[in-house]
Amino acid sequence: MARTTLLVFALVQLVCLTVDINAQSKNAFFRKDYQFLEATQSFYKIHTIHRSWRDAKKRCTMEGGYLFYPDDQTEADAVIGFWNQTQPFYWVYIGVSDFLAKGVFETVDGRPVTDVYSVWGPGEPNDVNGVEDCVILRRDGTINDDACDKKYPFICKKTLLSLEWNFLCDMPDKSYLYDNTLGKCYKFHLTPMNWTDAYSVCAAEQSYLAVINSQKEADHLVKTTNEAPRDTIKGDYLRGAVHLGFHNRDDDGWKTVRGTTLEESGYTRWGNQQPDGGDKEQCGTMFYTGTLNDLACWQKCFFICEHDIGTLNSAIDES
Ligand SMILES: [Ca+2]
Ligand SMILES: [Ca+2]
Ligand SMILES: [Ca+2]
Repeated sequence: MARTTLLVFALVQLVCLTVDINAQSKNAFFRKDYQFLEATQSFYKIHTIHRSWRDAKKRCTMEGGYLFYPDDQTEADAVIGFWNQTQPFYWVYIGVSDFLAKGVFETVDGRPVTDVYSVWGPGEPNDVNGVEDCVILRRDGTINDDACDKKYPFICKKTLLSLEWNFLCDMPDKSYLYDNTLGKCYKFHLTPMNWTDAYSVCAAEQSYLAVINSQKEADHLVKTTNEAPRDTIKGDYLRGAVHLGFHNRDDDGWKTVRGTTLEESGYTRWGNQQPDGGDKEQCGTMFYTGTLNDLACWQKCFFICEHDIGTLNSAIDES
């Protein structure tokens, strides 16, 4: 009897999974802030906040894509069309530069620019003042080398072909791990960052700096921390605590990044003598042992992002 039940359960799971896969590819969904273009079978997001070329490149990677450059004329036409319909900019950064070696223009994935779309404007590239190492695409379809530190809008891209799906977490990022007792997904980040950058990374991953809502969740985060290969990470950062989603940055008492007070969150076990930093320690962390600690926001630590399942307005909801 029990075996039959199990079999039926497994079958139902299999059917659900198959349906999910079909829905995913049929609806071509990556993230709700990315637009799918049929002509190129890829997703794009036009970033309106201007950034330096390196920050733009980093931002696209954080979102699971890469800094867009046109593969060919078809893609240049399709993307410029989308951009003209939606945004007023005259140019955007693209994923082409020669900052490794002057005059060797390559894409962010190491292809010579001559192998992709490379319609230079008249007289370009001209390396004005010897600092023009990053490439912009103008609205008229021509490209130009420009200074990498200038801040411009940019476009991130993800191809449908490269899209993977984390079905348990219902999100594209496969490095998030599902916990079935909590019904949540978490990612332990092994690149130490300050609290603000960590906050930003979690947000770019459609998640948030983890908030502990129960002893069970605290135990899980301790386990996650202990299982992460953190001792292999060299460099200058603070060991012993991980950034979490609570703070006192507006001097208004400890609050979670979900808008509740720490008391309302359901977990307030501070470490011994903590919080002890006053206005010098206004960001929230968890000691590796599971108790809470206030820390200076500029301190670099590991951090954990938490993802709520079913919040992405994904293709599965729309179908
Ligand atoms: Ca130039
Ligand atoms: Ca939580
Ligand atoms: Ca402290």
